[in-house]
Amino acid sequence: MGVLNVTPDSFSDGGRWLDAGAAVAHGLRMVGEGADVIDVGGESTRPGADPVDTEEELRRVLPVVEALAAHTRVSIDTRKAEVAEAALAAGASLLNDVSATLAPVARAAGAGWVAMHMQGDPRTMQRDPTYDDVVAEVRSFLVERAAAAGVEEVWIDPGIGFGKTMEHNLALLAHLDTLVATGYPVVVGTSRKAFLGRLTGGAAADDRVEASVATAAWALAQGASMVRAHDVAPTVAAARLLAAQ
Ligand code: PMM
Repeated sequence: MGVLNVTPDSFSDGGRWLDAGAAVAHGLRMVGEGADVIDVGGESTRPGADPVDTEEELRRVLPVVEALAAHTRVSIDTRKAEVAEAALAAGASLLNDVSATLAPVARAAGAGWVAMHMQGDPRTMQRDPTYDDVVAEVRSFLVERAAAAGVEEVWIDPGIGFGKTMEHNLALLAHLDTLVATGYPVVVGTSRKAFLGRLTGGAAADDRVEASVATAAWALAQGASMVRAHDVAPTVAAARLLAAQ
């Protein structure tokens, strides 16, 4: 899944693809590099980000979804039912739902649904994330949501970095097999995230490619079915190498 943030403020690619033409070109480039799905988002969910109003989010994503859907599978990354409905009507066929609340929208549209775990909301989620047992809590939350969704194609995602410390992220990655064992296909997004910067001596977002690819390969080797990545070419190379083993 290639990441396409049509936002001014995403932590790693904010502002680069705000122009619809540039966004579509980048989406097509990622398809050429081997992405199976392009994940279009119009609201940054980085820690501390301010919410975006519906009109503005629609204005950012709809032309991009429409143009890319003619060439590839498109997912819409949103927390708003109205944006999800419009994007699914415009050609997206997967709803990437970081709020894990929009199953009825996916169901009504006959689309797939990614349920992601998040503790709190993006504005405050990194202040003091707390769990007794992060792996068990994330697993039971996701299984509950997935089982109640009434959607045929359901994916689950531990939500790396969403209300989680570095230790929580590492525990979830170490125990991905627990999520895989649920039988739901697992999506994992580690790409360029802050904990990788901390683990690699303070590397800036753009300099986290190796760590992103390494963690994506780890996730795939543990049985994840899809990884969400900014750097599609090296991630696909790693995925193909693993598939050949
Ligand atoms: N991470 C981000 C945004 N959307 N969706 C899913 N399913 N999983 C993720 O881990 C995820 C996501 C934040 O990263 P970005 O700002 O680079 O898009």
